[in-house]
Amino acid sequence: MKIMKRPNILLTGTPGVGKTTLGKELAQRTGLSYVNVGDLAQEGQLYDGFDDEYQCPILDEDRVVDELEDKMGDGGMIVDYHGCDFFPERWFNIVFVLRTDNTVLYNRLENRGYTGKKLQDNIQCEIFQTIYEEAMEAYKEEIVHQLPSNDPEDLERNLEQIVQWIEQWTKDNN
Ligand code: DAT
Repeated sequence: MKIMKRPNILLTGTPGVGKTTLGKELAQRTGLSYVNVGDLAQEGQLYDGFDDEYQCPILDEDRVVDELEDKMGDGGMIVDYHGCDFFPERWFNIVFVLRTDNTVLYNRLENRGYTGKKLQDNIQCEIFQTIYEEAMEAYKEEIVHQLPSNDPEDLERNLEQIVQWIEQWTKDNN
């Protein structure tokens, strides 16, 4: 039996832009597998030290990569993380950077319980388009796409576009 080739997709962007919401729904609609790197690290305790400034554990990037390597080789993975420069470039067929307007993002992060420096730093991260620039450096520019992620209409449009892209990629590669 021939196994169908399927693409690997990276969803990245500042915390709160909607990666998890989009990724889970996309997995439901397409049958691809969704992986939240934050959750994966938490479950496997894939940490290397503790960040005193932000009061959070520091991701052990090498162990995360080791943990995911086999699955990525099989294809059909949707990976969600607020950073992107430590994954092997060869893993991903396409990279989406979700973008959210400052005021909208501010409210989402406040609702999530972020305050003070953590809130300010994440808003700054979005204003300076830090993750977009990280993605443009880490991957071929032509596979990096920005997606607006402000309201439910954006979400639906993004879902439809990515589902279409997956269908086309699957046709072209099988
Ligand atoms: P992330 O995974 O990037 O941290 P999330 O998916 O947890 O973000 O979303 C953060 C919050 O914003 C959550 O309450 C759901 C909401 N949200 C996400 N995408 C949205 C959209 N397109 N329109 C309105 N709300 C959205």
